[in-house]
Amino acid sequence: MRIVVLAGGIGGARFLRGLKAAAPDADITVIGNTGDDIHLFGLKVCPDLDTVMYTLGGGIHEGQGWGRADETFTVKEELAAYGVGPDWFGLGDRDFATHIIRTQMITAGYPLSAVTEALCARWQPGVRLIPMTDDRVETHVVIDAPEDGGRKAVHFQEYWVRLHASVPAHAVLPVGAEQSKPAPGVLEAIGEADVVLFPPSNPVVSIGTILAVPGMREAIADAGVPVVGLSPIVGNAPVRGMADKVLAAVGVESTAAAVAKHYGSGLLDGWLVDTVDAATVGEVEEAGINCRAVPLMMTDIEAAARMAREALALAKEVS
Ligand code: GDP
Ligand code: FO1
Ligand code: CA
Repeated sequence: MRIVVLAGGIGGARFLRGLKAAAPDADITVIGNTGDDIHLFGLKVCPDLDTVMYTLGGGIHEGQGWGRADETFTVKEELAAYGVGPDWFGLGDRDFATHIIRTQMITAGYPLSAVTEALCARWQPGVRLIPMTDDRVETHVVIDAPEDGGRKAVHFQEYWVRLHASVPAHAVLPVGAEQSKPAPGVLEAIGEADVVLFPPSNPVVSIGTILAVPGMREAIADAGVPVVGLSPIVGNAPVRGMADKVLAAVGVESTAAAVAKHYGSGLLDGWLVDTVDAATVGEVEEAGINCRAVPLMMTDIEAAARMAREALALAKEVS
Protein backbone atom coordinates (compact mmCIF):
# COMPACT_ATOMS: atom_id res chain seq x y z
CA MET A 1 0.00 0.00 0.00
CA ARG A 2 1.34 3.46 -0.89
CA ILE A 3 0.76 6.04 1.85
CA VAL A 4 1.52 9.77 1.63
CA VAL A 5 1.79 11.68 4.91
CA LEU A 6 2.05 15.48 5.28
CA ALA A 7 4.16 16.04 8.39
CA GLY A 8 5.46 18.86 10.54
CA GLY A 9 7.84 17.94 13.35
CA ILE A 10 7.16 16.34 16.71
CA GLY A 11 3.52 15.30 16.30
CA GLY A 12 4.03 14.16 12.74
CA ALA A 13 7.18 12.21 13.55
CA ARG A 14 5.63 10.41 16.53
CA PHE A 15 2.62 9.45 14.42
CA LEU A 16 4.92 8.18 11.66
CA ARG A 17 6.68 5.88 14.14
CA GLY A 18 3.29 4.35 14.85
CA LEU A 19 2.35 4.16 11.18
CA LYS A 20 5.56 2.25 10.38
CA ALA A 21 4.69 -0.23 13.14
CA ALA A 22 1.08 -0.52 11.98
CA ALA A 23 1.88 -0.92 8.29
CA PRO A 24 5.38 -2.41 8.08
CA ASP A 25 4.99 -3.36 4.42
CA ALA A 26 3.60 0.00 3.30
CA ASP A 27 5.54 2.35 1.06
CA ILE A 28 5.42 5.63 3.00
CA THR A 29 6.28 9.00 1.48
CA VAL A 30 6.48 11.92 3.89
CA ILE A 31 5.99 15.44 2.53
CA GLY A 32 7.83 17.53 5.11
CA ASN A 33 7.19 21.09 6.22
CA THR A 34 10.03 23.52 5.50
CA GLY A 35 8.31 26.70 6.69
CA ASP A 36 10.09 26.40 10.03
CA ASP A 37 13.46 26.57 8.32
CA ILE A 38 15.79 29.24 9.65
CA HIS A 39 19.24 30.49 8.66
CA LEU A 40 21.56 30.75 11.65
CA PHE A 41 25.33 31.34 11.74
CA GLY A 42 25.36 31.01 7.97
CA LEU A 43 23.74 27.57 8.15
CA LYS A 44 20.35 26.36 6.90
CA VAL A 45 18.43 24.63 9.70
CA CYS A 46 15.37 22.51 8.77
CA PRO A 47 13.71 21.68 12.11
CA ASP A 48 10.76 19.65 10.87
CA LEU A 49 12.73 17.62 8.32
CA ASP A 50 15.35 16.89 10.99
CA THR A 51 12.76 15.93 13.62
CA VAL A 52 11.23 13.37 11.22
CA MET A 53 14.67 12.11 10.13
CA TYR A 54 16.08 11.87 13.67
CA THR A 55 12.89 10.40 15.19
CA LEU A 56 12.47 7.66 12.57
CA GLY A 57 16.24 7.15 12.36
CA GLY A 58 16.66 6.68 16.10
CA GLY A 59 18.73 9.81 16.82
CA ILE A 60 16.10 12.09 18.33
CA HIS A 61 16.19 13.58 21.81
CA GLU A 62 13.05 11.74 22.89
CA GLY A 63 11.99 14.06 25.71
CA GLN A 64 12.28 17.22 23.60
CA GLY A 65 11.07 15.75 20.33
CA TRP A 66 13.67 17.87 18.53
CA GLY A 67 17.46 17.86 18.30
CA ARG A 68 19.80 14.98 18.90
CA ALA A 69 20.09 12.59 21.83
CA ASP A 70 23.38 12.69 23.84
CA GLU A 71 23.92 16.25 22.76
CA THR A 72 26.61 18.72 23.87
CA PHE A 73 26.62 22.48 23.28
CA THR A 74 30.30 23.44 23.06
CA VAL A 75 29.95 25.25 19.73
CA LYS A 76 26.92 27.12 21.06
CA GLU A 77 28.91 28.18 24.15
CA GLU A 78 31.83 29.35 22.01
CA LEU A 79 29.50 31.38 19.77
CA ALA A 80 28.06 33.02 22.89
CA ALA A 81 31.60 33.73 24.13
CA TYR A 82 32.13 35.71 20.95
CA GLY A 83 28.86 37.52 21.64
CA VAL A 84 27.43 36.12 18.43
CA GLY A 85 23.71 35.37 18.67
CA PRO A 86 21.04 34.32 18.70
CA ASP A 87 21.43 32.32 21.87
CA TRP A 88 17.74 31.40 22.21
CA PHE A 89 17.79 28.56 19.64
CA GLY A 90 19.49 25.49 21.10
CA LEU A 91 21.74 24.09 18.39
CA GLY A 92 23.84 21.19 19.67
CA ASP A 93 27.23 20.00 18.42
CA ARG A 94 25.89 16.84 16.78
CA ASP A 95 23.06 18.81 15.19
CA PHE A 96 25.51 21.34 13.76
CA ALA A 97 27.02 18.58 11.59
CA THR A 98 23.66 18.12 9.86
CA HIS A 99 23.37 21.84 9.16
CA ILE A 100 26.98 22.10 7.95
CA ILE A 101 26.50 19.27 5.45
CA ARG A 102 23.10 20.59 4.35
CA THR A 103 24.50 24.09 3.79
CA GLN A 104 27.59 22.73 2.03
CA MET A 105 25.41 20.73 -0.40
CA ILE A 106 22.96 23.62 -0.98
CA THR A 107 25.91 25.92 -1.66
CA ALA A 108 27.27 23.36 -4.13
CA GLY A 109 23.94 23.63 -5.96
CA TYR A 110 22.03 20.58 -4.75
CA PRO A 111 18.29 21.13 -4.19
CA LEU A 112 16.96 20.59 -0.67
CA SER A 113 15.22 17.39 -1.79
CA ALA A 114 18.58 15.88 -2.86
CA VAL A 115 20.21 17.08 0.35
CA THR A 116 17.45 15.48 2.42
CA GLU A 117 17.85 12.21 0.54
CA ALA A 118 21.60 12.28 1.19
CA LEU A 119 21.17 12.95 4.93
CA CYS A 120 18.55 10.18 5.14
CA ALA A 121 21.03 7.72 3.62
CA ARG A 122 22.75 7.78 7.01
CA TRP A 123 19.61 7.76 9.16
CA GLN A 124 17.54 5.22 7.18
CA PRO A 125 14.16 6.57 8.47
CA GLY A 126 12.28 3.83 6.63
CA VAL A 127 10.16 6.37 4.75
CA ARG A 128 10.89 8.58 1.77
CA LEU A 129 11.20 12.11 3.18
CA ILE A 130 10.67 14.86 0.61
CA PRO A 131 10.55 18.56 1.52
CA MET A 132 7.30 20.18 0.42
CA THR A 133 9.34 22.38 -1.94
CA ASP A 134 12.97 23.02 -2.86
CA ASP A 135 12.22 26.73 -2.90
CA ARG A 136 12.78 28.93 0.13
CA VAL A 137 9.63 29.31 2.27
CA GLU A 138 9.84 30.70 5.79
CA THR A 139 6.89 31.20 8.11
CA HIS A 140 6.74 34.62 9.73
CA VAL A 141 4.30 35.76 12.39
CA VAL A 142 2.86 39.30 12.70
CA ILE A 143 2.88 40.51 16.30
CA ASP A 144 2.48 43.85 18.06
CA ALA A 145 5.49 46.15 18.01
CA PRO A 146 4.87 48.07 21.26
CA GLU A 147 7.96 50.20 20.70
CA ASP A 148 6.30 52.04 17.83
CA GLY A 149 2.66 51.15 18.44
CA GLY A 150 2.55 49.25 15.19
CA ARG A 151 3.11 45.68 14.22
CA LYS A 152 6.06 43.69 12.96
CA ALA A 153 6.73 40.28 11.44
CA VAL A 154 9.15 37.97 13.22
CA HIS A 155 10.47 34.60 12.07
CA PHE A 156 8.30 31.73 13.30
CA GLN A 157 11.16 30.37 15.39
CA GLU A 158 11.58 33.68 17.20
CA TYR A 159 7.84 33.75 17.90
CA TRP A 160 7.80 30.09 18.96
CA VAL A 161 11.09 29.63 20.80
CA ARG A 162 12.19 33.08 22.01
CA LEU A 163 8.72 34.48 22.68
CA HIS A 164 7.08 31.12 23.56
CA ALA A 165 4.07 32.33 21.55
CA SER A 166 3.32 34.54 24.56
CA VAL A 167 2.24 37.55 22.49
CA PRO A 168 -0.85 37.66 20.27
CA ALA A 169 -0.22 36.52 16.69
CA HIS A 170 -2.18 38.65 14.22
CA ALA A 171 -1.20 36.74 11.08
CA VAL A 172 0.88 33.74 10.07
CA LEU A 173 2.62 34.22 6.73
CA PRO A 174 4.39 31.45 4.81
CA VAL A 175 6.75 33.88 3.07
CA GLY A 176 7.74 32.64 -0.37
CA ALA A 177 5.01 29.99 -0.59
CA GLU A 178 3.22 31.72 -3.48
CA GLN A 179 6.35 31.57 -5.63
CA SER A 180 7.19 27.99 -4.62
CA LYS A 181 6.44 24.72 -6.36
CA PRO A 182 6.20 21.18 -5.03
CA ALA A 183 9.59 19.44 -4.83
CA PRO A 184 10.37 16.71 -7.37
CA GLY A 185 8.49 13.54 -6.52
CA VAL A 186 5.82 15.20 -4.38
CA LEU A 187 3.02 15.37 -6.96
CA GLU A 188 4.00 11.96 -8.31
CA ALA A 189 3.78 10.43 -4.81
CA ILE A 190 0.34 12.00 -4.28
CA GLY A 191 -0.80 10.78 -7.71
CA GLU A 192 0.28 7.21 -6.95
CA ALA A 193 -0.94 7.11 -3.35
CA ASP A 194 -3.60 4.70 -2.12
CA VAL A 195 -4.27 6.95 0.89
CA VAL A 196 -3.16 10.38 2.13
CA LEU A 197 -2.88 10.99 5.88
CA PHE A 198 -2.77 14.25 7.85
CA PRO A 199 -1.09 13.26 11.15
CA PRO A 200 -1.81 15.24 14.32
CA SER A 201 0.53 18.02 13.20
CA ASN A 202 0.01 21.73 13.72
CA PRO A 203 -2.84 22.60 11.32
CA VAL A 204 -1.51 26.11 10.64
CA VAL A 205 2.29 26.15 10.64
CA SER A 206 2.85 22.51 9.66
CA ILE A 207 0.01 21.08 7.51
CA GLY A 208 -1.22 24.56 6.58
CA THR A 209 2.20 25.60 5.31
CA ILE A 210 2.55 22.46 3.20
CA LEU A 211 -0.93 23.10 1.71
CA ALA A 212 0.13 26.68 0.92
CA VAL A 213 2.51 25.41 -1.78
CA PRO A 214 0.60 26.06 -5.04
CA GLY A 215 -0.87 22.87 -6.45
CA MET A 216 -0.51 20.86 -3.24
CA ARG A 217 -4.08 21.14 -1.98
CA GLU A 218 -5.50 20.50 -5.47
CA ALA A 219 -3.27 17.46 -6.03
CA ILE A 220 -4.48 15.92 -2.77
CA ALA A 221 -8.14 16.83 -3.30
CA ASP A 222 -8.06 15.52 -6.89
CA ALA A 223 -6.06 12.35 -6.17
CA GLY A 224 -9.34 10.42 -5.87
CA VAL A 225 -8.09 8.49 -2.84
CA PRO A 226 -9.17 8.72 0.81
CA VAL A 227 -7.69 11.63 2.77
CA VAL A 228 -7.88 10.99 6.52
CA GLY A 229 -6.63 13.25 9.30
CA LEU A 230 -6.13 12.95 13.05
CA SER A 231 -6.84 15.83 15.38
CA PRO A 232 -3.91 17.47 17.20
CA ILE A 233 -6.49 19.17 19.41
CA VAL A 234 -7.90 17.04 22.24
CA GLY A 235 -10.42 18.41 24.73
CA ASN A 236 -10.24 21.87 23.08
CA ALA A 237 -6.49 22.22 23.58
CA PRO A 238 -3.33 21.17 21.76
CA VAL A 239 -1.84 18.05 23.32
CA ARG A 240 1.45 19.95 23.48
CA GLY A 241 2.82 23.21 22.16
CA MET A 242 0.93 26.33 21.27
CA ALA A 243 -1.10 25.42 18.18
CA ASP A 244 -4.06 27.22 19.75
CA LYS A 245 -2.17 30.51 19.41
CA VAL A 246 -1.65 30.18 15.66
CA LEU A 247 -5.14 28.73 15.16
CA ALA A 248 -6.48 31.93 16.80
CA ALA A 249 -4.35 33.97 14.40
CA VAL A 250 -6.17 32.42 11.46
CA GLY A 251 -9.56 32.62 13.16
CA VAL A 252 -10.01 28.93 13.90
CA GLU A 253 -11.28 27.73 17.28
CA SER A 254 -9.12 25.22 19.13
CA THR A 255 -11.55 22.35 18.82
CA ALA A 256 -11.19 19.04 16.99
CA ALA A 257 -14.27 19.84 14.92
CA ALA A 258 -13.12 23.35 13.98
CA VAL A 259 -9.81 22.02 12.69
CA ALA A 260 -11.57 19.42 10.53
CA LYS A 261 -13.82 22.11 9.07
CA HIS A 262 -10.79 24.34 8.56
CA TYR A 263 -9.26 21.66 6.30
CA GLY A 264 -12.69 21.28 4.72
CA SER A 265 -14.74 18.45 3.27
CA GLY A 266 -13.25 19.27 -0.12
CA LEU A 267 -9.98 17.91 1.20
CA LEU A 268 -10.78 15.59 4.13
CA ASP A 269 -12.79 12.40 3.71
CA GLY A 270 -12.27 11.23 7.28
CA TRP A 271 -11.28 12.70 10.63
CA LEU A 272 -10.36 11.04 13.92
CA VAL A 273 -11.11 12.85 17.17
CA ASP A 274 -10.17 11.67 20.64
CA THR A 275 -12.77 9.84 22.73
CA VAL A 276 -13.07 12.91 24.99
CA ASP A 277 -14.39 14.77 21.93
CA ALA A 278 -16.89 12.07 20.93
CA ALA A 279 -19.71 14.63 21.27
CA THR A 280 -18.37 16.51 18.26
CA VAL A 281 -18.47 13.54 15.86
CA GLY A 282 -21.94 14.63 14.64
CA GLU A 283 -20.77 18.17 13.99
CA VAL A 284 -17.89 16.91 11.84
CA GLU A 285 -20.15 14.50 9.95
CA GLU A 286 -22.60 17.32 9.26
CA ALA A 287 -19.70 19.11 7.55
CA GLY A 288 -19.48 16.17 5.16
CA ILE A 289 -16.46 14.51 6.78
CA ASN A 290 -16.71 10.97 8.14
CA CYS A 291 -15.69 11.05 11.77
CA ARG A 292 -14.78 8.52 14.47
CA ALA A 293 -13.80 9.02 18.12
CA VAL A 294 -10.81 6.89 19.14
CA PRO A 295 -7.94 7.30 21.66
CA LEU A 296 -5.55 9.83 20.18
CA MET A 297 -2.81 10.14 22.80
CA MET A 298 0.55 8.96 21.46
CA THR A 299 1.82 7.80 24.84
CA ASP A 300 4.05 5.21 23.17
CA ILE A 301 4.69 3.66 19.78
CA GLU A 302 1.92 1.09 20.19
CA ALA A 303 -0.60 3.83 20.99
CA ALA A 304 0.48 5.68 17.84
CA ALA A 305 0.25 2.41 15.90
CA ARG A 306 -3.34 1.94 17.09
CA MET A 307 -4.14 5.44 15.89
CA ALA A 308 -2.56 4.69 12.53
CA ARG A 309 -4.61 1.49 12.22
CA GLU A 310 -7.78 3.44 13.01
CA ALA A 311 -6.90 6.01 10.35
CA LEU A 312 -6.24 3.31 7.74
CA ALA A 313 -9.50 1.55 8.70
CA LEU A 314 -11.45 4.78 8.28
CA ALA A 315 -9.75 5.32 4.93
CA LYS A 316 -10.98 1.90 3.82
CA GLU A 317 -14.49 2.71 5.00
CA VAL A 318 -14.68 5.98 3.07
CA SER A 319 -13.04 4.71 -0.12
P1 GDP B 1 6.02 20.56 15.45
O1 GDP B 1 6.31 21.00 14.05
O2 GDP B 1 7.25 20.13 16.19
O3 GDP B 1 5.16 21.53 16.22
O4 GDP B 1 5.17 19.24 15.29
P2 GDP B 1 3.84 18.99 14.47
O5 GDP B 1 3.34 20.21 13.83
O6 GDP B 1 4.08 17.79 13.61
O7 GDP B 1 2.85 18.55 15.62
C1 GDP B 1 2.57 19.45 16.66
C2 GDP B 1 1.21 19.05 17.16
O8 GDP B 1 1.25 17.70 17.59
C3 GDP B 1 0.75 19.85 18.36
O9 GDP B 1 -0.25 20.76 17.94
C4 GDP B 1 0.20 18.82 19.31
O10 GDP B 1 -1.09 19.12 19.77
C5 GDP B 1 0.20 17.54 18.50
N1 GDP B 1 0.48 16.35 19.31
C6 GDP B 1 1.62 16.09 19.98
N2 GDP B 1 1.48 14.92 20.64
C7 GDP B 1 0.22 14.46 20.36
C8 GDP B 1 -0.52 13.30 20.74
O11 GDP B 1 -0.07 12.45 21.50
N3 GDP B 1 -1.77 13.17 20.25
C9 GDP B 1 -2.34 14.09 19.41
N4 GDP B 1 -3.59 13.89 18.97
N5 GDP B 1 -1.67 15.22 19.02
C10 GDP B 1 -0.41 15.37 19.50
N1 FO1 C 1 12.44 24.26 20.07
C1 FO1 C 1 12.48 24.92 21.27
O1 FO1 C 1 11.42 25.08 21.90
N2 FO1 C 1 13.66 25.41 21.78
C2 FO1 C 1 14.84 25.27 21.13
O2 FO1 C 1 15.89 25.74 21.61
C3 FO1 C 1 14.84 24.56 19.89
C4 FO1 C 1 16.03 24.33 19.18
C5 FO1 C 1 15.97 23.55 18.01
C6 FO1 C 1 17.14 23.23 17.31
C7 FO1 C 1 17.10 22.47 16.17
C8 FO1 C 1 15.86 22.01 15.69
O3 FO1 C 1 15.81 21.24 14.57
C9 FO1 C 1 14.68 22.31 16.36
C10 FO1 C 1 14.72 23.09 17.52
N3 FO1 C 1 13.57 23.37 18.23
C11 FO1 C 1 13.60 24.07 19.40
C12 FO1 C 1 12.24 22.92 17.74
C13 FO1 C 1 11.79 23.88 16.67
O4 FO1 C 1 11.54 25.15 17.20
C14 FO1 C 1 10.49 23.40 15.99
O5 FO1 C 1 10.43 24.05 14.77
C15 FO1 C 1 9.24 23.71 16.82
O6 FO1 C 1 9.15 22.72 17.78
C16 FO1 C 1 7.98 23.74 15.97
O7 FO1 C 1 8.11 22.99 14.86
CA1 CA D 1 7.14 22.55 12.89
